[in-house]
Amino acid sequence: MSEKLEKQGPQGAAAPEGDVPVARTQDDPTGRVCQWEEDGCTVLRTNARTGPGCHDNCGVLMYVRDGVLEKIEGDPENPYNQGRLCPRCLAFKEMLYHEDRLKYPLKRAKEDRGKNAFTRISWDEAYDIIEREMKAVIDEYGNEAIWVTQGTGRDINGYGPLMAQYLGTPNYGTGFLSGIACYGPRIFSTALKSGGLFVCDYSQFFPDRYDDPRWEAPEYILVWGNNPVVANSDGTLGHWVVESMKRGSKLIVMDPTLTWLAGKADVWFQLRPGTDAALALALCDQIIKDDLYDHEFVSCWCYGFDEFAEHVSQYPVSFAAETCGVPEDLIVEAARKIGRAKSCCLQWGVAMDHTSEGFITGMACFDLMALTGNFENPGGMLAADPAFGMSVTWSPRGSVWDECSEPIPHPERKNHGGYKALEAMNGISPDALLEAMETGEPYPIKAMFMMQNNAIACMGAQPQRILPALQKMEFNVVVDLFLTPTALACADVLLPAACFAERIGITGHQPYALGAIAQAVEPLGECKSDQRIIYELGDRFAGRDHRPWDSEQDFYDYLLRSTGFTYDSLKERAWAYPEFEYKKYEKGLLRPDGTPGFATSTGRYNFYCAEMAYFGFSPFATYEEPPESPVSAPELAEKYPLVLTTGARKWGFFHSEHRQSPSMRRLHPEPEFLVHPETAAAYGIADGDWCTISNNLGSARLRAHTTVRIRKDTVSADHGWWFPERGPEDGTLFGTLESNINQLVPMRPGKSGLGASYKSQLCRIDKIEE
Ligand SMILES: Nc1nc2c(c(=O)[nH]1)N[C@H]1C(S)=C(S)[C@@H](COP(=O)(O)OP(=O)(O)OC[C@H]3O[C@@H](n4cnc5c(=O)[nH]c(N)nc54)[C@H](O)[C@@H]3O)O[C@H]1N2
Ligand SMILES: Nc1nc2c(c(=O)[nH]1)N[C@H]1C(S)=C(S)[C@@H](COP(=O)(O)OP(=O)(O)OC[C@H]3O[C@@H](n4cnc5c(=O)[nH]c(N)nc54)[C@H](O)[C@@H]3O)O[C@H]1N2
Ligand code: SF4
Ligand SMILES: [Mo]
Repeated sequence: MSEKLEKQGPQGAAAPEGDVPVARTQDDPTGRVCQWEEDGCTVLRTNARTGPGCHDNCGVLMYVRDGVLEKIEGDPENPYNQGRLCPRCLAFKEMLYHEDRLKYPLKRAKEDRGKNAFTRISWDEAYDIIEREMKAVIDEYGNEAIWVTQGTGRDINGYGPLMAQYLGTPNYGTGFLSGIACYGPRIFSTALKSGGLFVCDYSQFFPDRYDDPRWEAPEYILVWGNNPVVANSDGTLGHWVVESMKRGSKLIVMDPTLTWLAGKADVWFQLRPGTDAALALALCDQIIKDDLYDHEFVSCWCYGFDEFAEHVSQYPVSFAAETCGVPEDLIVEAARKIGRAKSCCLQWGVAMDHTSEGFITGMACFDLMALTGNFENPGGMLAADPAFGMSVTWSPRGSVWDECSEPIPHPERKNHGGYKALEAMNGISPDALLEAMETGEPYPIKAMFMMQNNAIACMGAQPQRILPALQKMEFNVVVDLFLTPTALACADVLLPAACFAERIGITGHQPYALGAIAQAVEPLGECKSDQRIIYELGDRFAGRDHRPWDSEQDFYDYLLRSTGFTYDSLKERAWAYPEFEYKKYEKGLLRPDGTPGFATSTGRYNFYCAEMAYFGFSPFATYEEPPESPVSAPELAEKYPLVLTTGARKWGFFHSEHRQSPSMRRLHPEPEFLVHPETAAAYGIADGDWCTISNNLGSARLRAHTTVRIRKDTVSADHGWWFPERGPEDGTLFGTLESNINQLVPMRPGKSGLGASYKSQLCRIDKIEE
C-alpha cells in the first residue's frame, strides 16, 4: 500500500493530522454476517452492480462452489430490494459464463475493421498500442481530437471522466446519445429550478424502510413517462412503488400505453407521445384556478409565482385536452387530486428527455411539485445528494484529485456545439461531435475510446451515420464484455471487462446508501475491471507516480477517504445508510452557505428561471410541438401517419445487452412493435406479421404485436436489437442495421442542445410479404 494511504485512520478514512472522519450511519451492522458456508458453498452477502448493465445495486447472496458461481439470490436483509431480484440478476450466470464473453485483449489491423480478424495480445501490448496511437493523434490534432464515450448508468458513471482526464480531452460523455437524453435534461432542469436533484420518497432513505415512523406513503405518485416496475430506472426500484401502493399510495399515470401500473391508476392519461409539457402546464393552471396550490410554500420558498400563474393561463385544460388527445374532465379531476393530496411525488422517466424540448418538459412537470409544496416532506420529493458526501466524479481539478501527486492538466475546447445551456452544464454535444467526426468542424475528432457503450446497436440515433464516422477514425478502442456490433465494426484494440462478481467495487454512489461489491469468483481469462483498466492506462499518460493507490482496494480506499469507511469496513457490513432528515431547505442543509432555502441563484425554487432567459428561452416552462408530429408537420404526416415512440424497456434486456442470454431471449425472442389491432387491420397487418417501419430517415424490420393497450395513432417499437447468434462472419455486423429503429430517429437535439426524438417521430408500417 502506498505511503499516503497508510496514513489513514483506524476506520480507513483519510487522516489529515489526526482529523479522522467518522461515518454517522442510521443502521447498526452488529450481527450482520456477510460470509458463511452453506451446503458446501461459500455464500457472500453483497451488492449487485454492472456488468452486465443496470441502474441499481440490489442486495444479493452469491453462492460459490469450488470457485464457480452456483446461484445468485436476492438478499432478504438488504433494505434496498428486501430479497427481490429481477430476471436479469436471476439469469446473471448465463451472462457471466457465456461462451462469447471476451477473455483476452485483442487487436486488429485497421484495414480489417468489420471483419472477425482479431489477434490475442497481452495487456502490456494493448496498453503499448493505445499509448502509441493516442499520442500520435494528440501530437497531430490535439487532445480534443479524442472522444471518450460511456454508456448509461452502469458502473462507469463516476470513473469514465477519469479516462478522459488521462487522455487530456474535454470531450467526454455518453456515446452518441442525441441531446444527452438520458436523465441529462431532467437533471439540468431540476438543477436550474431547485438547485439539485430530487427523487420520490418511497422510504428508501431509511434502513427500516416502510416501518420507519417518520415516513408516510405518498398519497399520489405521478408515474410520468416511466415504467419503474420494468425498468428500475435511475436508481429507483419498481417494487418501492408497489410497496407504497400497498400502504395507500394512489397513482396517476401518463403513458400512451396501458402499462401494469397504468392499469392500477386512479387516472390514466393515454396521451400522444411528446405532448407531456402541455399536460403539465394545464395541470398547473387548473390547480391555480381551483386555488389548490400551497400558498405557504409558494410565497416563502418560490420565485416568480405571480408571473407564472399568468403564464400558465395560456395553457387551459381545453388546450391540453386537444393537444394530448385526452379528455378535458380527466385533467380537471387529476389536478384536483394532486392539489388536495397531502403528499404527491413525480416518478418521471426518460420519455421526458426523449422529446425534442424534453429539457423544458422536465421543468413543466417539476413546477407541479413546487406548486403543491411537495419538497422535502414525507411522501414528496427528496434531495438526492451522494451518500456520505462521497465524490467520485473525476472532473478537472475536482477535489477527488487532492491526493494525487501531479494534477492532470485541465483541457479546454470542449465541443458543446455552441449551445449555451450545454456550456453552462459543462456538457458536450454528442450531436455536434458526430458532425465533427463527419466534417472536421469546428475541429476534427480522430480517435474514440468507448467503454460500456454499443453505439451503433443502441445508443446512437441515426446509426447509419455513426457507423461510417466510426470506421473513418484513425484509432478506436472498445472495452466491453462481448464482441458487439460496435466493436466488430470499428475496434482496433478490444479490451475484456469483468462482470461485477469478478471484481471488487462500491455501489453506484446513490443518495440513500453506500455499499461494497465483494468479489465472488476469479475473472474469466484475463478480464479486468473498468476501473483498473482506466488507471493502469492512465499511467501511460500521466506517469505511474501520479496516483497514490497501488491496487483496486487502495483505489476504493482512496475514494472513500472522506466518508469514514474503507473498502474493507464497508464490505464487512455490505451496506451503510447515512443519517437523514426531512425539510432540509428549512434547516439550511441544501445550500453550500448553510442558509435556508434552495441552492439556486435566488435561493428559492425558480418558477421564473433567469438562466433560461440568458440561454435565450422563455424564463417559464412552455409547450412546443415535437418537430415531426401530425400537428407540426402535416405534410410529412400524410406520408407517415403514425406517431412512433421507441425503446420502452423490457424485463429481460438492458438496452442491447442480454440478447445472448437464452432465458432472457425466451422472454423476448424477436424485435417487435406494439400496434392497436384496429390500426394494424387498416394496414392489412395481423399479430405476428413481420413489418417494415419506415419514415423519411430510414427503416427497420420488426414483428407486429397487436394490443389494445396502445393508442390507435401510435406505435411503440423495441430498440437495441442485434443478433449475436448469427456470429461475426456474415458481414452484417450481427444484423445490427436490420431491425434498428434508431435509423428512423434523427441525431438532433432540441434548441437547448438537450432533448431528442427517440419518443416522438412519425412513421408508417407495411407488412413484409414473405
Ligand atoms: N430492463 C431494463 N431496464 C432499464 C433499461 C433497459 O434497457 N432495460 N434502461 C435503463 C435506462 S438507460 C433508462 S433511461 C431507463 C428508462 O426507463 P423508463 O423511464 O421507465 O423509460 P421507458 O421504458 O423508455 O418508457 C417508460 C414509459 O414511457 C412510455 N412513453 C413512451 N413515449 C412517451 C411519451 O411521449 N410520453 C409519456 N408520458 N410516456 C411515453 C412508454 O410507453 C413506457 O411505458 O430504464 C433503465 N432501466
Ligand atoms: N430507439 C431508442 N434508442 C435508445 C433509447 C430508446 O429509448 N429508444 N434509449 C437510449 C438511452 S436512454 C440510453 S441510456 C442508451 C443506452 O445505450 P448504451 O448504454 O450504450 O447501451 P448498450 O448499447 O447496451 O451498450 C452497453 C455496452 O456495455 C457493455 N457492458 C455492460 N456492462 C459492462 C461493464 O461493466 N463494463 C464494460 N466495459 N462494458 C459493459 C455491454 O455488453 C454493451 O455492449 O440507449 C439509447 N437508445
Ligand atoms: S434491478 Fe435487476 S438487474 Fe439490477 S441489480 Fe436489481 S435485480 Fe439486478
Ligand atoms: Mo438511459
